[in-house]
Amino acid sequence: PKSTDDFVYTAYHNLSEIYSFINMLVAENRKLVSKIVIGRSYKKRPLNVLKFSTGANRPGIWIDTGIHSREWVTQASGTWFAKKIVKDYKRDPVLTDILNNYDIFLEIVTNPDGFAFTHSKNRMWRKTRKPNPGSKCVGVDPNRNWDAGFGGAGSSGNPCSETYRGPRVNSESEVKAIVDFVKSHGKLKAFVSIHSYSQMLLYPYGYKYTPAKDNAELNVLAKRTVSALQSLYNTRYRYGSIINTIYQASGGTIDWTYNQGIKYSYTFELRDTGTYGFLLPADQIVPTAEETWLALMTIMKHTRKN
Ligand code: ING
Ligand code: ZN
Repeated sequence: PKSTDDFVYTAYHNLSEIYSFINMLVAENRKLVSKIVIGRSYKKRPLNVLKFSTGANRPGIWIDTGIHSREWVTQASGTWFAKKIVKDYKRDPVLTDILNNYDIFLEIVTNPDGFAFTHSKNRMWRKTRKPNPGSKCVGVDPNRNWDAGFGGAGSSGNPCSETYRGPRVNSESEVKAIVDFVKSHGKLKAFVSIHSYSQMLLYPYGYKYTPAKDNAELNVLAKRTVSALQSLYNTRYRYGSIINTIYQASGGTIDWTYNQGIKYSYTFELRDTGTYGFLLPADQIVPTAEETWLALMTIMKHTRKN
């Protein structure tokens, strides 16, 4: 494609295609969009974040997709969200109001080494691609590597496990780059980390049963958010805290961001509930992205009001 207008949103794309999409989107929308490289992956690939901004010193909303590389509908949806934002700014009054007051940060390929590997060698690869000294097994689960209950139940110390936590907190450069960004930004108000599959909207905590201080508000907002999502194609989502809704998981992204003071910390598990799982047919990409966008707008609107 020569522009983001003829990018094929109804198909899955590889890493170089998504990187060139990012560059095209920036080139076409210089006033609204810029690319920030927040770090490098283990294999030195850039960790690209799209910044949508209409003014200086704004609070921010973070969205990431693809931290688990095999969850292809998430990177595909992230690409669709990016185009949706540039199309709707100055057209949709609600998004325009959000962008006139908040910056939106979008990391589409949060685990580029894993993503490249899902295209070249193993479609079902989840983790990073950093070797583990003393083991033949490669990679760390980047959703068990954060400094929130690190090492507890719901993660593994075995490098061959899909939920291997890594040798230490933030050992993965893909995780550390986001940690440094969140800390240096200092005023992110919402943090949404997007996975698949299961059709769930989850909030802290995953590492402990103690309800989050904001449990009541997070629950009410989750209920409204899944209802907005369902309104488009009747896709049904469950919602609740991670530990009570999916399973115990320690060292997860949004438990850390919540403990950093980012109240609206959520994780989505997009389509489906297991019929196709990670191998979601490409004809479901755009419907998934469209319904998820309604959900994201609900969270962003609430963030804007609060
Ligand atoms: N599910 C998530 C996982 O990493 C999760 C569930 C979400 C755990 C948020 C912790 C925090 O296991 C998938 N599909 O990756
Ligand atoms: Zn995942």
